[in-house]
Amino acid sequence: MRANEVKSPELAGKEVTVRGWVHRLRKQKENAFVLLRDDRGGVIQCVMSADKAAPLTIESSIEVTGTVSQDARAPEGGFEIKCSNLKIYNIAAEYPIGEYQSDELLLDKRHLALRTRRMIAITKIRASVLQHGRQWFVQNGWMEVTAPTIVKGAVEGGSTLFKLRYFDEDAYLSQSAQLYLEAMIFSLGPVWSLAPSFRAEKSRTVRHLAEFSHLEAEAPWFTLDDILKAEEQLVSYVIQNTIKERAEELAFLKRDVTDLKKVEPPFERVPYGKAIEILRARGFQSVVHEDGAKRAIEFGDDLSIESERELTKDADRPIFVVGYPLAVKPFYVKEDPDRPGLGLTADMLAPRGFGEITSGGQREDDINSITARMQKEGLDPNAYEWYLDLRRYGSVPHGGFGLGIERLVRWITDVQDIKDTVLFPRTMSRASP
Ligand code: AMO
Repeated sequence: MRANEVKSPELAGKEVTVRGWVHRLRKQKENAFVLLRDDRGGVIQCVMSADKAAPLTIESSIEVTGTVSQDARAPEGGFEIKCSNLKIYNIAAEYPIGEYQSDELLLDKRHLALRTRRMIAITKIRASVLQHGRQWFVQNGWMEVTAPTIVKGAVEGGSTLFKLRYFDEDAYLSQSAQLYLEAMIFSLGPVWSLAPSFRAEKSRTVRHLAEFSHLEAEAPWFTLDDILKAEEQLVSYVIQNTIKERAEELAFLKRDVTDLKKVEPPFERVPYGKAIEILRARGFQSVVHEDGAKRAIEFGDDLSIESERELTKDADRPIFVVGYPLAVKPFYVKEDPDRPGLGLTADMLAPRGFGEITSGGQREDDINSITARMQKEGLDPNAYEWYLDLRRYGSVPHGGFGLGIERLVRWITDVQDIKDTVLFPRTMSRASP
């Protein structure tokens, strides 16, 4: 039986057996109070004689058999087990993680720290996000596909590529499945994939990982408007279902879900130019030099983490910033025929300063335009031969998007550091444990 199943008035007075680990331990003269954590992170207090509990240490693995007792004083739900039999599987060595630990130690010992109730709560919320994300695509008739993670070309720019030795040649870890999903829409229609993407991010920020879970989608004949509708429906569906399913975990994390309940389509569309005007009116500056030199933000600048924070800090629902300049976006973004120089592209920014969680738009479908854009960005079109075939043989208007699961989980859980949204984070300074 699991801890939460024991907490039922019908079981009062009955005998149960629960297996798990010693989460907390309070030894008194005659009795000991063991807070047992089961294998799904549920906890229940077990009361036993001090003699029985004598060998126990934190994280020892045990099986407790005893009678269920309903007692309002018992922590975590008012039920406890009066232990008649204790089976010990393993007496744990002195546990390195106590109640107050540095963030660094918790990362060094992540293989153990994932037993903390905070990590368990976040991970359960993440599981719901993944499940409902998948479910939305399946319910709406998109087909799940998988793309390779070992690739030959850059998607999102060369500076964040991880290079690897692939037999006798060089290859890279995939930054995005996008180009492969684009190949699939010609015979499979709307497709989606969930896979790790890799970015050699040199910056240490609370929203960048070197490996993240990327939920990506691509569909033929989709306009920018179709893409944004799919994105806002997906994100709303995931959030509404997750906050229902994980109310207990969100409460444990002290996450006030008032704002999250309001996340329903449509999300506001803010043209890029208007976003720049808002930021200028607030005296916002852009960093224009590596040494940190700044000037007033101008039309044409990319939106930094700080500017996204500024734009969304008072918002209670996500917004789309629509129509970024081509110059700050990759080669595949389609130019807006009505606004030369701007792309048919949008980023979804989460409210309360959380910032970008998706990026998407229409793809350039003309062979000459996309080749010219590659050349302008210093990319060798020969390296993208197979991708260019997609523009040679039956090219159609199409588009898609990518959503960072960890970014979404960070916003839903309101944890500050993205490293806490994944069990084994990969960053510039960490590839272990
Ligand atoms: P982009 O590079 O903006 O676009 O990535 C899409 C989404 O992935 C997430 N993301 C990250 N999450 C954690 N750590 C990182 N280092 C990181 N980098 C990106 C973000 C981001 O919004 N192919 C395009 C998308 C498209 O147009 O379809 C792409 O990859 O949530």
